[in-house]
Amino acid sequence: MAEHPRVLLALPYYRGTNHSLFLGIASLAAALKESGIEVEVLDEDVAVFAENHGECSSADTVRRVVADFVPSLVGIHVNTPNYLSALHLAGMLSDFSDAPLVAGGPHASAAASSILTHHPEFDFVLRGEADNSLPALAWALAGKDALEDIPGLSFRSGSGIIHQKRDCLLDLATLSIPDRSVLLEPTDMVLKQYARTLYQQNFYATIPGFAGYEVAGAFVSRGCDAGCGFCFPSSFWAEPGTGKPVRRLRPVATVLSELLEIQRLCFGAVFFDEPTFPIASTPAWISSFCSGIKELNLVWGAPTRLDEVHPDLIPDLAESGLRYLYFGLETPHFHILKDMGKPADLVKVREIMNACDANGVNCDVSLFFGAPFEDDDTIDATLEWMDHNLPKGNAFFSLAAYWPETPWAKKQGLSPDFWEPDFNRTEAEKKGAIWYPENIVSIDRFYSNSTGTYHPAFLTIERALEIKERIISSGFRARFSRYSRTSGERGVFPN
Ligand code: B12
Ligand code: SF4
Repeated sequence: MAEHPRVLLALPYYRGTNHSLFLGIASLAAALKESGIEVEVLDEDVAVFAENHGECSSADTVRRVVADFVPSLVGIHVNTPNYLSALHLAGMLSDFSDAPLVAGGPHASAAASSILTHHPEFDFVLRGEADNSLPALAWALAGKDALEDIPGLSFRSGSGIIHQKRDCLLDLATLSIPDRSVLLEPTDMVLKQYARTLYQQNFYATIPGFAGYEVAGAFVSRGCDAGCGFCFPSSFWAEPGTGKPVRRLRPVATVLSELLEIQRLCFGAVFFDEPTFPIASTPAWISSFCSGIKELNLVWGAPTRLDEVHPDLIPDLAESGLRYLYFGLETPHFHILKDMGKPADLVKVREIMNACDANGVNCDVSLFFGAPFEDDDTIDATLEWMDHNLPKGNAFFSLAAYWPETPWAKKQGLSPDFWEPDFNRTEAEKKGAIWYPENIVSIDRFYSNSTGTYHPAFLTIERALEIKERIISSGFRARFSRYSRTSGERGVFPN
């Protein structure tokens, strides 16, 4: 009989900033446990946070957790900005343990070939959602199932790299509730002491309308059916066979049971951090959700899409506890929006803002600078548009970036190999993209998703800093400002 597998799920260091409970990891933990597998989570950010508070070095914590748990399989979450740290952590983990190493998550799914070609410490990559495939891999390695039966598995073989076909997308009604306890209460006493404090040092805590609450992240859907050219989530969660962008919803009853669990964990606010929170397109779903969450007395917020909001819907949403909403406008220029495949009605933007204002809901638009077809004139015009249309500073910013395997990156000819640490960056420059190194703190602190990846060549670092100065002097706030904004005031910026 196969021995029960033991899976260690590891999260790489991300400079200790912008951290919260990784619900992908919590979802995997729930699925693994249901399949009879023991699970431990090692969050390197928490280990570094503990080190900064006088505990042993984070490397010692990694060594101790591995030695205490003795995993039969180690999994690492790899996203594009944390790729370098993920490689570093993979090196440490393979020094401390003989267990096979599997990479998963957004970057691993987009760049499986690059990872297996260039990084021998990884044995496998599991592409896409891994709620079923990770337990299957753990059991296969314990001798119960065959590797060939595992959908989405990539591995080396004599003849090169094999990429097994991904499964259809999961029916979200079958998903178990993410197991937050593996993150909030890890077995390791040092990690346990610091985890919850670090998880609250996140932009969720700065969300207008959430002051005074401990905020939990959650999600009610996976994917988005809009398919904007720059968007990673829409391609990541697309249908594996056809590449068609889709959004799947969780049943309201399951979401509400999870919210009860969140309440039991003493959180008073919930931010549904997902691509597009469903509202106007799913009237029955949203009405049942609003009645349910109102009973629970939780305040909540979410990102959504302009076409999902309608001013008439705001009063009911506010009554159910909605305190914060944002949607991606990206830019007020129609020719740039057209190229992104993202239409927008600017009159509706104002109407939504007014309806939110009247109902005590804080509403922001998310904008970014530097998209193809952007130039000095469009940037000036955007700042002017903001001054006229967002007088209370209801906006935050990022810089346009290329993510691997998105329509933008493919159009530009940036294959996943371009994100390898020793890749010759001048090749990217020839293709009209430039690389912002990991450590450009002055930019990273003001914009989301900006460092450790490629940007359109128009956005030199100097140019990005110049745009930042103009935004700051106009009084707008950064995406992940460490300071919250009180209603009606423009942002306060860290130095
Ligand atoms: C919530 C969220 C956050 C939260 C929580 C982090 C998290 N990843 O959970 C916070 C606010 C902290 C955050 C921060 C950041 N985020 Co974020 N975030 C999201 C968001 C909106 C939802 C993530 C989520 O919960 N999805 C639902 C769960 C179920 O999916 P999942 O995490 O992908 O996990 C599934 C699979 O990926 C896979 N899987 C995941 N991990 C592993 C590990 C193994 C071993 C295996 C086998 C499989 C596997 O199985 C899971 C279950 O099916 C996504 C967009 C999206 N919708 O995916 C962006 C997203 C993941 N974030 C992104 C980025 C860039 C960031 C930041 C760098 C932003 C910044 N500049 O600070 C930081 C990085 C933080 C860090 N420490 O690494 C990008 C990543 C793009 C890329 N190509 O890698 C995304 C895709 C959004 C985007 N802009 O495109 N984020
Ligand atoms: S609407 Fe938002 S989540 Fe959906 S594809 Fe566009 S950018 Fe991505």
